[in-house]
Amino acid sequence: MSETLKEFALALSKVRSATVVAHMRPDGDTLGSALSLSVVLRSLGIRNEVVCESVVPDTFLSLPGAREIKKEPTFDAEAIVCVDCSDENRTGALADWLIRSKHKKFNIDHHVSNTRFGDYNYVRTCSANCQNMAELYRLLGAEVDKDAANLLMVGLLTDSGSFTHSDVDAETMRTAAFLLERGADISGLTYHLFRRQRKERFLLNTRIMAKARFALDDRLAFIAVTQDDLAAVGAKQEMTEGFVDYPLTVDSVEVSVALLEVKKRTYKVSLRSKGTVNVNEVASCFGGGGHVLASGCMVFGELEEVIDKLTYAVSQRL
Ligand SMILES: [Mn+2]
Repeated sequence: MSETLKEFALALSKVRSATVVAHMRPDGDTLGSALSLSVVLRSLGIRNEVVCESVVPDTFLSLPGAREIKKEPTFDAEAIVCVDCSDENRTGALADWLIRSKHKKFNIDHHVSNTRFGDYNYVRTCSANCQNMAELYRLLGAEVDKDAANLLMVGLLTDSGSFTHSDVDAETMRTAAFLLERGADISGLTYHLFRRQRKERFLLNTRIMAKARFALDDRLAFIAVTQDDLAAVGAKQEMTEGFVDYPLTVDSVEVSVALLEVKKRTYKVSLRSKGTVNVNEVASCFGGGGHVLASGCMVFGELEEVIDKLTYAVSQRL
């Protein structure tokens, strides 16, 4: 078993074909890692394909190679390269195949929890696994073209919260600088990944925020999306993703609650906190859960009752 990137790169450069594996419910980092590796391996004359058990989210479908991603391997390659996967189970439905395979396994990742399941492992904790990939391409002596640079930048932007997370360091920025020099388009990618939205979502957002309510001296905010709201602008439930974070931008607000009416008297509740209130405890009161700063639960009843119950639960912790 090898642990250095140099040995990893040397062994990988010798294979003639590879299956590149992205993790289940793929994010920008695993896709940026896998798709850029595919470009680089091809440039080195190594036949390869990218596999991922899950559907690729729409946002990422326009990335180079994204539409060619397979659900499972279509040929028996000499090596398997897992990217951004802390263990075999992160590959979802591909885990059995991966565990049973006798082929050389390469594991390149940035999670502390990585189990070193490969024959060749390179695990370095950093903001995004795409940083490790950039380093790998340097050791492989491969050229990073504009497509690969953009793909790696997708991983950096998504995993680092656009360079705002606490694990962003000088090394992250050096990788970003390297990618910018090779044509990565930060502003274009940022618009594509985080800003653009359907007109229906925009209209739903303005409608919902205009009806936002505040309680407990403006320390608690509620937004509610009913089936009537969705119908009024022709929006879908999934479009409410991210709405709950917006009221937290109000200085006085400590807890933001979004209520989504999934059917009459049934609300899917999302809670966000700035830290003073543990919203995992609030959600637990209603049989839900999650994390200190982000949790969810289902609450039943008429809208006003639901708001009253939640206001009480939050008031006990504020
Ligand atoms: Mn990652």
